[in-house]
Amino acid sequence: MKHVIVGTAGHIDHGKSALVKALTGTDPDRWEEEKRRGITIDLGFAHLDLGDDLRAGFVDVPGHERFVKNMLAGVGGIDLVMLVVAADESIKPQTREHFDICRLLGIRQGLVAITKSDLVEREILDLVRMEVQDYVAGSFLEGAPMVAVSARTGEGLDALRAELRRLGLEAASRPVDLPFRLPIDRAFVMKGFGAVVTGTLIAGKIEKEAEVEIFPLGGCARVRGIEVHNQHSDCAVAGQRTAVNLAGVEAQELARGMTLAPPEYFHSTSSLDAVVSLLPSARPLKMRARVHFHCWTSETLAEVVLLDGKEIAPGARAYVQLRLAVPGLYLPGDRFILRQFSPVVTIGGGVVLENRAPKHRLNDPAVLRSLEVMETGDSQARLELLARQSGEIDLSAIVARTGWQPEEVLRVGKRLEAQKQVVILSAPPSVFVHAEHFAALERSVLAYLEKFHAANLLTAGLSKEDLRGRMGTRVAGAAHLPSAMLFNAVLQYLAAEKKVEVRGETVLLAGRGIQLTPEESAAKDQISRAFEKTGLAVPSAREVLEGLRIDRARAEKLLRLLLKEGTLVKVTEDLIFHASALASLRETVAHRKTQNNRINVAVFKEFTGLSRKYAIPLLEYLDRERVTRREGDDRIIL
Ligand SMILES: Nc1nc2c(ncn2[C@@H]2O[C@H](COP(=O)(O)OP(=O)(O)O)[C@@H](O)[C@H]2O)c(=O)[nH]1
Ligand SMILES: [Mg+2]
Repeated sequence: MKHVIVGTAGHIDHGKSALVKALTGTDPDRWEEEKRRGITIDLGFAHLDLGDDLRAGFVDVPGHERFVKNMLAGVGGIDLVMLVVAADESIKPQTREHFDICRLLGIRQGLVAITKSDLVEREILDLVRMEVQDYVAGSFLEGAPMVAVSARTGEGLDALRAELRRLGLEAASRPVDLPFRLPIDRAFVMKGFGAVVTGTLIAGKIEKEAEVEIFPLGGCARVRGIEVHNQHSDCAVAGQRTAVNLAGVEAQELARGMTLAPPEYFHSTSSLDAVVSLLPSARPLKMRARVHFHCWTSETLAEVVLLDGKEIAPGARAYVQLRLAVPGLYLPGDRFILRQFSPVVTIGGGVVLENRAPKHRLNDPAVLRSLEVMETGDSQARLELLARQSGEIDLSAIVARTGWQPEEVLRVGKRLEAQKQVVILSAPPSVFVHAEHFAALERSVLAYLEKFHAANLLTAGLSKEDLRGRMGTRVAGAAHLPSAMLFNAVLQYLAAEKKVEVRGETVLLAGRGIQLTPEESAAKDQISRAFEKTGLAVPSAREVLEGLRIDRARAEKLLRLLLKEGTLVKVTEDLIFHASALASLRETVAHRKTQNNRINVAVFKEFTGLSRKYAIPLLEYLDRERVTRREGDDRIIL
């Protein structure tokens, strides 16, 4: 069954709540005070089946100008608007304000209900129709159905239901294959159940027993139960009115404006880049103006930093940075409304483009160009930009900044990789590296090694970690070193291209470092083999060197070279081992652990077959390497 959310809009007393009740049988005015005063103060909810394949959830909003902020908390999740205009009053101020809000929020579909048709003559009704037609001309409601109805006599209700059904079936479904987001519009305690929150699920799918993170509160809770339109359900999907019973959080901690989302995907943010459109009726918006920011069900004060120019003229649009007083979960593409600080009237709205916005230089063409890509670019262009801005960025960071599913990020990333615009390093989580960043690192590595070899003629090369430490770049104003994963990938690539050589932990330019004569090279192999074949019962270094046919000074140099390369390892001043012998010792010890993780010198000697001369220094070496830990006379294998 398809679900759509229909929101009412229109001036106070125009019959919005009465119409919802006439259509659904449910009075959306829930509060005693609302019933007594006969006005809607807060959001009301009802639902109606329009055939067996379509269910409409109604969000009834208050029309009073003092409660526009409550209206804003409800209108964010709607698919269709039902603009209500009373036949005896026609268009009034909140008709305009609500309709402006719908347009600014990018609502794409809806209809007009001319209510209280029983109160006026036919000619008046036709006049109101014409006025409304003129008013909506050029907007998303131009040409939309316009139905005259009376909640009192029931006239027109069938026609209205038929139009709602037609539009409901046409309406685009909300995205189910995104991480879920449930902006909370009510939070309360239900006796015997604990905390319950309600809202319109705007994306994804939420399941019973799921863990949810609560933004901006922080912390997680468990979904103990779900209701969709007052019926128990195992899951709720995007577009449904949803109530969630939460375990692990107190109802008092929860409030309208918070958002539930899957754990560990997103971050709360208080700095957004956005594009803002100002209503023609608004005053010019000045640099650092304070405004009320409304997005989904949340509301906070915000400061508007104009990124382009000194003010936004009425009716104009511009790129801005919004600094929010209260952080929240916002994603690119989210629509919001801005209201003037005082007096509080709606002045404009816009779209979030970036939710991890650093401070920008003002009037910077590069910043404005990036924002244009964020606004108008396709997913590929946006991912390319994100990679370019970050240099390297991992999958989870991309999800947090886009709201896309990881599979979608990878899919778009693969296309960019095929076009050689990014390099994807895949050890989970995948890391996306912009191709230009990768190429710049290659150049830096080669340039640094060139300088290094020129200054250090008698050195074999540079250690990997030292070299990585020299590869700092500035990303968004802060110094960043490439991750070890990226750096190794660059070295691997350069090695495959035969531009560098990587020997153990040492890096050198191909064909550089110490140049050995054929004789020296043979002697080096001989030394290495001498240590290798004796395993752990190594000869003394002196014995090995004396057996060579080259002079002592050069032999010592070759030994130092092998140590530097990591082929040989010095365990004490007198004891040098081949790296492979130490590696198999580690394996032997690890294997021993499967029987008993506690050993002493005697046991160690027994299972390695080594004499005390070797056993003690090797055990101390293993302690230093944190393979073992000394405890009195024993050692614990870690
Ligand atoms: N005659 C007549 N009165 C109506 C009709 N619909 C609503 N009303 C009355 O108009 C007043 C305001 O209605 P309400 O639904 O609360 O308006 P809202 O503020 O837009 O929600 C109430 O007294 C209703 O009884 C209608 O179709 N015909
Ligand atoms: Mg009402």
